[in-house]
Amino acid sequence: MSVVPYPPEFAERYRAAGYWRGETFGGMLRERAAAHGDRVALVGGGERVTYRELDERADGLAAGLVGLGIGAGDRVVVQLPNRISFYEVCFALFRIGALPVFALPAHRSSEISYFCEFTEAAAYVIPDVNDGFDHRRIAEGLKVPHVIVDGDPGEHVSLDSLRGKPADIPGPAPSDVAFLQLSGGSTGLPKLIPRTHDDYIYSFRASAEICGLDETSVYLCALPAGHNFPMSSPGVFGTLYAGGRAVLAPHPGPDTCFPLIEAEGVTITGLVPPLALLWVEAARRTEHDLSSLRVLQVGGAKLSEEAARRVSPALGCALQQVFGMAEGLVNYTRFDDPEETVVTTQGTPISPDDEILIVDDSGSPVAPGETGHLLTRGPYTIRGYYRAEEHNATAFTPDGFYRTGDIVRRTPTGHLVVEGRAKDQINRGGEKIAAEEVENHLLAHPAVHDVSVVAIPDAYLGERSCAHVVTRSPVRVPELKAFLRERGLADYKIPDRIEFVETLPTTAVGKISKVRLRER
Ligand code: OOB
Repeated sequence: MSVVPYPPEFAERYRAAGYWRGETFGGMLRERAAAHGDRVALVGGGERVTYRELDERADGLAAGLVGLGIGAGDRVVVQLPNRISFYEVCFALFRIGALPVFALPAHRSSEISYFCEFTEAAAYVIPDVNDGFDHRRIAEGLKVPHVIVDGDPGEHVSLDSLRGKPADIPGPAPSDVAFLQLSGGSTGLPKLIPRTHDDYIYSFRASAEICGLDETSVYLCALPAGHNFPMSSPGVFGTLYAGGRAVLAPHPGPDTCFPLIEAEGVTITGLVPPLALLWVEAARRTEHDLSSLRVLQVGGAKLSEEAARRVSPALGCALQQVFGMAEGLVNYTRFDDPEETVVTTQGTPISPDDEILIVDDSGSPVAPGETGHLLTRGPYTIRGYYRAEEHNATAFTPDGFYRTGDIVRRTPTGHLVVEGRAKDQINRGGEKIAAEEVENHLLAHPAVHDVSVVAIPDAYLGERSCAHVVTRSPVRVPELKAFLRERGLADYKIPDRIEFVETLPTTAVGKISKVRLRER
């Protein structure tokens, strides 16, 4: 089975409770276009697109993609930066019932070829050149029927050539999978997360409500558009649901974003902690008027209490902590939470039906207030990864709870506090690195005998990665880094530090002890 469905009794419950309302992405855009067609939906690259235009472009592109042979259920790897075309392509695929697979702009041939092969993708959609990198280079030697380029296509298909006349396309059902998101990952190969129209639309509709979005809201998409946070918490989709306007920033730094905030009257945006700190510093000296900004959301990695306290005074807006995961569960501090709660916790879940379990190593619930493993189940949390039967057996409990790999505790008010992580992952300022994935790449080098990759604390990013390498023949650090780059690994996964060691510490049963390595 490639997708684990919600058990029928749960699906019924979620519908009865009004969470799943039978909406689809395609239908949602159509409704918004009918309700306020002339309002601006998206702003990016100097262009403004109304709801009606977005709706029409999605239809035209859907027809063109169908003409290319892309049909319902087909997977399409989408690696576009924060541009209007990202959403045109998304909605076109949603209309067809084809599934975008959201790659990040930083991914390179190692990740992309895996996504294409694993999902048996029908197409790969890219910009020509972005941030100085020519994405058509990844397309060379890629086993995928169609490469679609937004820009100069070279030998490939130009996105613009697919903009046709709208055709009658049946479209997906609300319970169908809408797209595949990437997991942060803790295993050798990234896992893919199937999200349905029903469950995902609920998550961003409810998020938009929690964040008070309406037609006057202006959301700035500063983080990569394909990531769950700027996509749906409440992100661009939540903003479109509310009839607001989304502004797409090509870069998340203050130099790019502050002028956009001023020019567009941005009211809300979301950042990872290191960027939030950069903004806090830059706000002291900026000449830009940031007074329209009402909320700065921070999530993706732990925001320290000290950092949290600096946000509101520096930016003159409310702080909202967001603790979420592409697998589902998202927590927010609320605007009526006391200031102490906002700076010391990661919030409470979106839904009254988000079930939270905090358990010890043997799986028994811990006493209230104690720290333990976070397990969760609910109306927008997946029941299994895509095509991953074996991994699902351990990543989920037999009764369908997702093991998040996060170590948390719950305060008496029900707020969650993230205290650590049990999964073998490095959270590099919000960018997730599966240690095993990097270890496997290093092990492929002939000079490497054994390796272990762990997180090391970092004042700016929270964590950086460090590889401890046992060699069988002499090799130098730059050589190993170049080797990883040649293998097409995304840059953020290249270890920040590589240490050569004689042996790796082991546990009592002879496994490599990452705890002891981290202590080193
Ligand atoms: C978000 O999603 P992912 O899938 O990239 O990463 C999820 C993991 C969580 O399991 C947790 O380990 C960490 O990222 N995390 C946080 C956090 N927010 C995420 N750890 C501590 N404090 C936080 N506030 O990162 C994501 C998805 C939707 C909304 C926001 C973030």
